[in-house]
Amino acid sequence: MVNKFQTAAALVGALASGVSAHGHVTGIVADGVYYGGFSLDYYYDEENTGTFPESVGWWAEDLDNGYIAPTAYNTSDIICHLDAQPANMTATVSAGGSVEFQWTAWPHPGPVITYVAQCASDCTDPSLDKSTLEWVKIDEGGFDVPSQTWAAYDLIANNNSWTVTVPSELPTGNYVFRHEIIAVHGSEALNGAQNYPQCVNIAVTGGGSATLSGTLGTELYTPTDPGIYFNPYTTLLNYTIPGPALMVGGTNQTVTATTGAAAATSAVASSSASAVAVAAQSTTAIAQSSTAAAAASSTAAAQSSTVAVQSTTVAAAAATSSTVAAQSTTAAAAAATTQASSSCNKKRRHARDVVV
Ligand SMILES: [Cu+2]
Repeated sequence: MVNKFQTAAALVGALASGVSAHGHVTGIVADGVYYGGFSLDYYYDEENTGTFPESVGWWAEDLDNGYIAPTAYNTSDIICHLDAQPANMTATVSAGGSVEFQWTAWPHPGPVITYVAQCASDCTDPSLDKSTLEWVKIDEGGFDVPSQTWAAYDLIANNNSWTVTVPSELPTGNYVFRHEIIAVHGSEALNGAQNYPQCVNIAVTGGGSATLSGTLGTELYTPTDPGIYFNPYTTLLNYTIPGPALMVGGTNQTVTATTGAAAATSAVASSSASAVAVAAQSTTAIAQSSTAAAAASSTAAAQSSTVAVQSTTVAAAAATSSTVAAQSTTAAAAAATTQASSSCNKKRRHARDVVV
């Protein structure tokens, strides 16, 4: 079976031969409709012809397909990438709907995080001051301790894409969605992390009544945040996803098992005597928790492909045939595929040569 790390290793091999590194979002699918993102070629289109195509992706001058370093966390470049300017087009999504972000072939480990910021009027307004945008985290994926797997590897396994559910509580309005991978393969060094923020304009319709409390882009991170500056080359017992707290109604999808036709079994246990256990069988199992990180035990459960999850409060799991397996707003949930059984060796197979 090809696993995620082997996939990643293959990508690294390709990169080592001189293929352009890093990555960016090439397009999105919002409620089933595809919209092209910003292309690096648009920079040259603008230089040569004075115009460039419309896209929902913000203009950015990351001509090396590169990243923003922690040394720039207090500059406007962290907001929507280098010298970013508002996109000239806007996609539409319904509250409760989905947005899929499609990346170029992605090579690095790290968390995947998505924020939204509401625009005072139209997010395509060239005079929009991005430094005033207040970002609310609506989705995050970090590090799954039981399988020692990064969200970015789930993204890779999912054809280099990441799907975000727009919280139904999010008010109707014009938003900039700031979708980001933070590559952590260099995070053992101060300022070694790499942020890849990608902004797109999306109008949210049919929204709810959440009161949004956002954070300015220049205040999202510091170079010494525990999820930014740490040693990724050891067995991690926990990982703190960088940035402000997830909004109520947001999604934590740290655990995402996505391989092949493997049947996933999720066992959820509660320490409060009344254990609730729902087994989920799914080809794509996603465990979600709005407020708590999944706590896991390495204790093998009866079945070889099962990861046991322990919670101090209450846990519940719901299963569908092919997508969401477990969901809990108060406690923890986790799901795993048969990959979990081989997780012990994954870390060691993650070679340092992913440094690009
Ligand atoms: Cu890179």
